[in-house]
Amino acid sequence: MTRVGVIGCGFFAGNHLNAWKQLASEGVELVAVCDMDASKARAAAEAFGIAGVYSDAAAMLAAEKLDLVDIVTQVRSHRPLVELCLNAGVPTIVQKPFGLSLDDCVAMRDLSERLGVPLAVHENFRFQAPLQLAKEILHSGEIGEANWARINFRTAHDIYTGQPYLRTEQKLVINDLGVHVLDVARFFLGEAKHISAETQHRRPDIAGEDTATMLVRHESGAVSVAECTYDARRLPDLFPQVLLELEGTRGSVVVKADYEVVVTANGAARTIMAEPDVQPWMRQPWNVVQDSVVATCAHILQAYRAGEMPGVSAADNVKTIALCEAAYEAAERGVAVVPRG
Ligand code: NAD
Ligand code: 89V
Repeated sequence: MTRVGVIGCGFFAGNHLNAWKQLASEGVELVAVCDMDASKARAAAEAFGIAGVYSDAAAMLAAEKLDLVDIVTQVRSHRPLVELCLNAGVPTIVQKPFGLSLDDCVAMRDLSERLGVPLAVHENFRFQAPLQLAKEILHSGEIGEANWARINFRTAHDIYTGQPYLRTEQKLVINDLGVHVLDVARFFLGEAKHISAETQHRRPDIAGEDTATMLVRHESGAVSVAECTYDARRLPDLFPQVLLELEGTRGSVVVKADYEVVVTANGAARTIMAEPDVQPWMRQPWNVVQDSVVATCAHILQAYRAGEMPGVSAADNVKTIALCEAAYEAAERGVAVVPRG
């Protein structure tokens, strides 16, 4: 049995609580929730039948015997909460973006390694069902060595009602969405050598940049174009699907709208549908993300139990954050930038 405590019971936490509840079949027990807004903690505890209810994370850690803590709060609270959990010796997961700065992320990773207490980032987009299928196909060798990709997340879905804090972020789309698309670029093509970027501030009622077009040269020589925007007025609006074009030395994989995956190899093309799982608690259009939340939690849980590093370890995600930081610098200076670290 793995006893899980969740910190943060706001907009996105319902997906984590449902995911952990779904993983009860894998031996997960949700034993405690915490939110500094006590009414949110109580509401989550009632909705999910959780016995431990806290408004202070330190009190939760002192009172409960937890095997895993899942932090689902906004980025400014990540470092203090991660440090609290790691110092209490509890394996921890923290939502994206990992930290407020690359230095903060490196500090959290280093603390985890020094204490020998595992830390992972809930980077879920690479776990979207069609992207997992694309990775399996790449891994099989069928399309040869990957040498080019376009990763695309373009929407005008109203994200600001559910997440009003995004309206006032001075650095918006790279930190909020760039982390996902650049992580997908790394997932398929490996580490980045350098990145260039153009940002646009298209919606005047939003404080930060809401569009980024990024170009990455990977260490392997491969090239990727990573695009994200919250201001693409297109119908149908595919939120929150990630589209992918991946070319290799012998073929290609294209993830199209609505989970259609076209594989070209040996001069022939075939289409595979990679629909996400649908559970009663999931809701359109979020279901592909909700399914990826379950897959992310399951992946990290399995790695922690096996004493292994998850694919989305703190050490891995530091590289995505370094790339985001480099993208902001590239956009500001109008040059290609080598990510730090
Ligand atoms: P939110 O503000 O709605 O909820 C966060 C909750 O955490 C609030 O209820 C707040 O009271 C609580 N909180 C803050 N500091 C705390 C502390 N020190 N101790 C206890 N509780 C505390 O935010 P949200 O929209 O749910 O986003 C949370 C995180 O999830 C963000 O980092 C966001 O980027 C991320 N997110 C990820 C995805 C994804 O697909 N991966 C989607 C949406 C949001
Ligand atoms: O995935 C996210 O991090 C969310 C959303 C899908 C709205 O962009 O912020």
